[in-house]
Amino acid sequence: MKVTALSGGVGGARFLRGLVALQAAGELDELTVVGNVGDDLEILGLHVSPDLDSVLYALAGLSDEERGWGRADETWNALESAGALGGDAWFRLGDRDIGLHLVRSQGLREGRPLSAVTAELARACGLGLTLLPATDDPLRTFLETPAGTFPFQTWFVGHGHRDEVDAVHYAGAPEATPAPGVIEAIEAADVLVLTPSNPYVSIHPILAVPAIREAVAARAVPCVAVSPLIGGKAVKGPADRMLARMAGGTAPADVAGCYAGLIDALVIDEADGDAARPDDVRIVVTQTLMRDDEARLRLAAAVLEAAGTPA
Ligand code: FO1
Repeated sequence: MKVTALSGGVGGARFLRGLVALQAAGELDELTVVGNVGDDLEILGLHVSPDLDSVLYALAGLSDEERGWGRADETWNALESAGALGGDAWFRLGDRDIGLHLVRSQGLREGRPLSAVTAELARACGLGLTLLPATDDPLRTFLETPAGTFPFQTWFVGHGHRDEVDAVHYAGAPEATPAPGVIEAIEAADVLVLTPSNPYVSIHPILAVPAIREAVAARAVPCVAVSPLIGGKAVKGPADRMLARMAGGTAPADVAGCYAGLIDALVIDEADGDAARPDDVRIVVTQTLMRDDEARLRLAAAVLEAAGTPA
């Protein structure tokens, strides 16, 4: 079985560990991950792709479990030094993490596309899956708030995502073309998965690439999304506030509404079992909190089962 997953950073990466465990157990043959690049940024002369890196680090067993982003056993000497010299220190790049950004930035400066550099990094990290950025073209997420319009990381990290969001834009998306292999992976998949990530800032930037949205909309196979909410609340981050304000609620019906015409089933937590459901999307109820490896494996298995269950 071939699975292609569209994924954001922290929540998505945690979930992907379950799919990788299923792959190791022989339950699926090929896994391709299409990652969000809308929250990429250039800082201190480095190109940082936080969501691709969250996937890389999580699947290579290098991630900091508690922080959710960046590497374990991290130190911050380079950042402290840069800050003391007047450089940007608001976006925390650890010493080990910087090593990766140096390699990526050099590759990009030499003219290689992000997809090629990402493939090299995934290989170097020993990943047994294909990790593709949604696009090699510049695509950046901007948040429109009552306090102004901000690039993703300025709003998320710089302002601690305190400003409510009225609208989200994906600059560059209309002209962006999918990275090599993305459409092929969507068309060759037996199951498409939208990981438990924030719809607006993790999955929508991927779907904002017109050819990707068209390929998912034209699918001949099941597409299963996993809700990032538990009891109408985000495990971490602003997804619940964004849904409440922009979709009008945090029930499964509201989450499914973010993916209108693009999903066949939505996996939700037991805590949301009684909340409003969509009419046109099958609901599968299970435990979605990914506390440990076993929970991740169970959730990944539930997603594949949801794909196989007739409507
Ligand atoms: N998140 C933070 O809340 N504060 C940071 O300083 C920060 C730095 C950072 C550096 C590298 C990286 O790969 C991720 C980093 N993140 C940080 C996480 C990141 O902003 C978000 O989790 C994702 O962009 C959202 O998926």
